[in-house]
Amino acid sequence: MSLQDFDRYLTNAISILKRKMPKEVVIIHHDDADGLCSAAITQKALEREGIKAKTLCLEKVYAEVIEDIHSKTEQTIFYVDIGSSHADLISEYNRGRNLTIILDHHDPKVSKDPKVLDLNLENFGFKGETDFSGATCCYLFAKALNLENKDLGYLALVGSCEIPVGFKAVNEVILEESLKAGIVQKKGKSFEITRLKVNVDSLFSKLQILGAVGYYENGPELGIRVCLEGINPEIDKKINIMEERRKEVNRKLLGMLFREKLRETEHIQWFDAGDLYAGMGTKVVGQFCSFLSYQARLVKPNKYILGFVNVPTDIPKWGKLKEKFAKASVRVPKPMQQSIDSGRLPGAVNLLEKATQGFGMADGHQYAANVILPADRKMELIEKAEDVIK
Ligand SMILES: [Mn+2]
Repeated sequence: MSLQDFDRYLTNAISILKRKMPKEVVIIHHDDADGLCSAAITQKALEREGIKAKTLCLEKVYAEVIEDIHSKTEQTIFYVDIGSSHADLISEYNRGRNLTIILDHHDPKVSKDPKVLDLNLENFGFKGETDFSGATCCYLFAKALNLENKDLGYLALVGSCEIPVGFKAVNEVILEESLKAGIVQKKGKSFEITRLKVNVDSLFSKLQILGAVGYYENGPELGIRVCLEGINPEIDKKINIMEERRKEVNRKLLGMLFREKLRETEHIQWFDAGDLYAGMGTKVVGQFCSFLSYQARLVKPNKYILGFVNVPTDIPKWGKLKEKFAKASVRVPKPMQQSIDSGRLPGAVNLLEKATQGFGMADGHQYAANVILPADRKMELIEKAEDVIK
């Protein structure tokens, strides 16, 4: 499995798309900076082919939403920076109805529907944790669709800022070709996007806020526009207000935890933020848990940190979920990470997967993970997680 195999698979997917030549497609994308960059690249590239692309931003692959979208026929659906981890579910709901193209870097499941094509580079020997992002995958698709799309290379780099090891493997090649073409230029320790006059990492941080904090106030759509047109003072002000609001709730929650302490079981320390973050995307609770993991005065170094938050039932641009959900985010304090590496303790994502088997949808990695579960089963999660650890 190599880049050549990927290219062949990609060329095949594009010829299927071109044979179909839809007038309109749907792009389902993730809510973080990588997800917004992925949507922007894909939308622009399709637009250049005369294909209109509507976007739908999802924080999670909700079965109810996927079932609804795939129940219709004759559509073309893209999943970008989301979808691979649920390719099995997507193909089950699709039942051969719609051409579905997944451009993602999360751990892939196998699609059983030949109409659901997963172009995740993990299927071709690369690692989604280090070598490429969702936006990288979208950029390779865009470039194969039309070489003109090389000017979007900067967005692959912006999206890839979520990868902590820097621009490696596929990303290193994209950086080099974008530098050579003058799409980006070296500026201090960072790279400036020549056309938009903004640094790659600075655009990344702003998009993270727009997508996550601004999820319920059109942040994702605004973010896609920012990807293609850059920042202006008005949007910048909006972003600052969003960030201030989030920090304010963080301070409030932190104060509460200092007064009331986290609840504890043998291996878990946890809290419930309830509706404190109402109006913001649920990603913010994960960011808060990360921050918490460094607060030595507040958290124990030898217990998983778990934070609950209620999930609003609204999915912007789709409708209302029937069921009430909560989200749980887990972070592993640094001193515990070695025990996970050595296999003495389960990794965060394994823990959540096992503890919510049959009722939760878990995603993530060894030290950071989250799960969506029915709101009335929070305690069951804690109890079952303890069983799993024991
Ligand atoms: Mn991503």
